[in-house]
Amino acid sequence: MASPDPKTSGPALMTIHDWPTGPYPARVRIALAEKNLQSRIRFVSVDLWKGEHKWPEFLAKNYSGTLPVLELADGTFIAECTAITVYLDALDGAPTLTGRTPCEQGLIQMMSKRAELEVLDAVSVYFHHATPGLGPDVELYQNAEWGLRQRDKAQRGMRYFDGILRTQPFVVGDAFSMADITLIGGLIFAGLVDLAVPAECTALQAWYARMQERPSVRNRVTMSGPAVAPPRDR
Ligand SMILES: N[C@@H](CCC(=O)N[C@@H](CS)C(=O)NCC(=O)O)C(=O)O
Repeated sequence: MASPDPKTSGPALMTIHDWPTGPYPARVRIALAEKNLQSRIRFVSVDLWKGEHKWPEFLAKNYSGTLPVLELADGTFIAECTAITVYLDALDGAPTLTGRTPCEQGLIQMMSKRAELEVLDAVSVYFHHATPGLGPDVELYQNAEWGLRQRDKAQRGMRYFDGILRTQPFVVGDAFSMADITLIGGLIFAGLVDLAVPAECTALQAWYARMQERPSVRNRVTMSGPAVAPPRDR
C-alpha cells in the first residue's frame, strides 16, 4: 500500500530511525504509545549489530552515532531520547509526560537525567565495555574495569530509585512521566544484560511490575528480550 501523502491526509508523517528492541528506542516508543502517535510514524531500522549507526550515512543524521533519531517531514533531525520526548509531548499542546508547570518540568528533567546518569547510561557502559557488547566489529575499544564500575554504579542507582519509590508511586510525585520512562529503559537494558536488580530493592521491583500494567510499557518489555523483568540477585 502506498504511504499516505502528508500534504493531503492530515498531520505530517515523521520517521524514526531506530532498532526495534533497543532499550533507548524503547523510551521513545513508550512515549509514542502514551501520546497515541504511532500512526504518524514510519520506522526505519538501523542495524546496531552490523554497526550501521556508525556508518557515514547515519552519522550525517546524528553526529553521536546513537539511536533513536526522529526525522521531521521538513528534514529536521532530532536525536537524544529526552529531546525527542519533549518534542512529541509538545505536539498536541497538552504535555502529559514532561510536565505542565515550571516546577513539574524542572523535577521531571532532573529525575530523568538522574535515571540516565545513574542507571540507564551506566548499564549501557557495562554492556559495551564489560560484555561482548555488539561484537568485535562494532566494539573497537573496550575497558572491562570501567564497565564493571558502571555496573556497580547502576546498582547504586537502583538503590537510590528504590528509596524514592518507597515514598511515592512514580519517579516524580503522583503521575507517570518521562522520568519513569527513562528508568524503565534502564531496567529493560538491565534485563537484557542480566544485570540484577538488588534483592532489597522491593519498591523498585513493585514499581516496575506496576509500570508493565501500562500497555505502552508491557509491549516494550516483552519485545526487548527474554527477561520479562530483571532477575533478582541470585
Ligand atoms: N544519549 C542517547 C543514547 C542513545 C543510545 O545509546 N542508544 C543505543 C541504542 S539502544 C545506541 O545507539 N547504542 C550504540 C552505541 O552506543 O554504539 C539518547 O538518549 O538517545
